[in-house]
Amino acid sequence: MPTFTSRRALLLGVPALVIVAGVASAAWMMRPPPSDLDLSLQRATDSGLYVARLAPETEPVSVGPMHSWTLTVEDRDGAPIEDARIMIGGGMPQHGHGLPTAPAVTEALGDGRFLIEGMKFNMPGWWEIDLSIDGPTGADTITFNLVL
Ligand SMILES: [Cu+2]
Repeated sequence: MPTFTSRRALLLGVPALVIVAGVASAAWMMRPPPSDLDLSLQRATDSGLYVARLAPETEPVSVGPMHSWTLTVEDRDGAPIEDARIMIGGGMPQHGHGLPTAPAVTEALGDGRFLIEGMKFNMPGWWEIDLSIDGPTGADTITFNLVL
C-alpha cells in the first residue's frame, strides 16, 4: 500500500536524518566566534538615534537559568528616554537558531531604564541580542554580542 510505504519511509527516514544532521552540526557548533566581535554592552544604535546599555541582573551571565537584564536608553545628547516601544530578539548566528524564550520589557524603571524579563541562553557560544527601540525621535535597532 503506497500510503503505508511512504509513512514507513518517513518514520525511518526522519530519525536517520536527525542523527546525521546532529553529528554534522556538532563540529559546526564548536566553531569559535569571530575574533573581531564587538562585545561592548553599551553602544550607539545603528542609525545613531539612541545610546543603549545592557546590563545583566547578575554577572557572570551563565548558560541555563532564566534571568533579567536592565536596558538603559538615552538620546544622542544623553537624556534618558522614558517612553519607548522595545522589542527583543536574537539567537546564535553560527547555529541558525533564535532565543529559546521570548524575552520582553515588562516594566519602565525610570531614568531611561527598562526591565527585560525572560532571557535565557541554553548553550555556550556566540549569542546576538537584537533590540528594536521605537522612541520619541524614531525607530532604531542595535545588536549586542555575547559569548558564553
Ligand atoms: Cu546554539
